[in-house]
Amino acid sequence: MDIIKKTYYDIKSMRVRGALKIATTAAKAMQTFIENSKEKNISRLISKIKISASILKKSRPTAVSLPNAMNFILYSAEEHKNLEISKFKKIMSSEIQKFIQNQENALDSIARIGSRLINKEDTVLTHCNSETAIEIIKAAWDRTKNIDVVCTETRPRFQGYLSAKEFRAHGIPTTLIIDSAAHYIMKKLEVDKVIVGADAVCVNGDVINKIGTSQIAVCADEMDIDFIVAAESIKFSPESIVGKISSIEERDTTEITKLRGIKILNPAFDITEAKYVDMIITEDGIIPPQAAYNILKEKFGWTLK
Ligand code: RUB
Repeated sequence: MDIIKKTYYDIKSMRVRGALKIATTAAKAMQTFIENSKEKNISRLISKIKISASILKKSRPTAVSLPNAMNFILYSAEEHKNLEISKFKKIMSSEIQKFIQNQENALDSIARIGSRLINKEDTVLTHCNSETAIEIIKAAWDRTKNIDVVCTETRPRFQGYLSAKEFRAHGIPTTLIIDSAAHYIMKKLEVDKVIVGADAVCVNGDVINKIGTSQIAVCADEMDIDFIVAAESIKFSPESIVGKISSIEERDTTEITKLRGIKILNPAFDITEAKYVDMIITEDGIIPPQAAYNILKEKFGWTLK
């Protein structure tokens, strides 16, 4: 199977998951595809790049990091289309490498910036399995050696177990709860902060993340607990400027139950309104959700031209 199809299935089947990993894995596949291409004609190669990007974009519908990564590659291909083909391939490969490296650097910066928000003896709740939120919490542990973490199990795919295992491996005291215990446990354990990742940040500051995120945000608001979103700028949605919101993935209902004769809904993500988000940690610093447009203008000016 070629690299594009293989990566498409890896993402679709959730062997590769989480918005950042989806974007960098798809970018890596594009890089390998370009490097290995035997195509001698640049326009034909660019057409194949376009087809590959559109296949990968369809692998999962919600994380905007994926179309953002693919659009960056398409833009770069357009920019260099007048080069001799071997030079084109070399430049494309190095541009994609830089893109992947930038995402890794962004993750490190967010971990560093975000960890400073967590104090000694804080109890932090996280939902699902966000690499970005987890890196913040691990960095806070490395500094304080004295925090507690609560993970929601995150039905129906149970990504919370991945988070709990990762915290356990890092030596962080971790409590696992069922999703519906969030409100009760936030009160009982006196949770200080909620930190979650994002699949998309919209221009108005609304955040799309794993199903269940928005109800935790409402609980946090009621209890005056900081609700913090950790999101690399690649997760900000340029399309939201013109009113397009990425579609909320509806997954196979057999993930929930095989019961028949009733309607079953299995949305994988939800939208947390900006009014419930206290801050968003990006690689460039901490912003209020209302400042999402500034990030979009700075980072995605090229897509809007
Ligand atoms: C994962 C999820 C994560 C975001 C951010 O959902 O909702 O919170 O993707 O993750 P799924 P990261 O398991 O359905 O992909 O910070 O790792 O990019």
